[in-house]
Amino acid sequence: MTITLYQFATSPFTEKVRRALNYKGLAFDVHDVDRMKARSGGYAEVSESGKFPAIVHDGAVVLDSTEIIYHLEGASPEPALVPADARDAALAHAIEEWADESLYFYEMTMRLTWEHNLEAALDEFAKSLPGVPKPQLKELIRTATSEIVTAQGIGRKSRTRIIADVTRHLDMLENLLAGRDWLVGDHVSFADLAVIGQLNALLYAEEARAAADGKQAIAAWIARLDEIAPK
Ligand SMILES: N[C@@H](CCC(=O)N[C@@H](CS)C(=O)NCC(=O)O)C(=O)O
Repeated sequence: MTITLYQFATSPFTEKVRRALNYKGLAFDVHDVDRMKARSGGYAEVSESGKFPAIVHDGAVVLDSTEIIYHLEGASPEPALVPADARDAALAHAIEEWADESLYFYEMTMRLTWEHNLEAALDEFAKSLPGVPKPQLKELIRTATSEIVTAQGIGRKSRTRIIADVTRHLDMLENLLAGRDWLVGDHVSFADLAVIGQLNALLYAEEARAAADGKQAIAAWIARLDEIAPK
């Protein structure tokens, strides 16, 4: 089995996929995507949308982290990431959507449009924009991300409101994990991988780190995941 992962290294969706591959013990090569090339259709054969991650598995292209997880589950069912119980699978699906479609926009806003946080993420982003000088890079990322989060809506909230929202999200995550090892049922699932990807991106923001401080169930869960499904 030959798998190549096309990725933006800093993407929470990519982290989800890397953890899934590692959990399943599948070897893979990594291709770091150049954002400029992707924008001009340079990876059309791998990603028709220009979004990543995508994998090429024995010549077959699979695009989108969710599709990739289900594909890997079909190709290599054990150890499983999709819960066997139908209700648990539905719950994992709902939690993944919470991570991908809600937490994602908070991490984009706080990590990539709040200048003091963007500074810390800049070196890693530079990898996907080779040759762009740092000050220009910062402006490019901030402007492009602002457009997205403003259109989506979270970018139009006040910073105070955003921090309050994230604090609530993290309180709820702590509640979900209290007294249990995993988000759904008794086993790790793709829900855990989706949430930790977004959480790690969010924790670039000092305000999110402050909100997570002292949350012991979350800290223990991160350590468990890093052990069995490293990024
Ligand atoms: N639903 C997709 C989302 C992937 C996604 O939004 N990736 C971002 C990076 S975090 C991307 O490729 N952005 C480039 C663009 O929109 O042009 C998945 O789960 O893979």
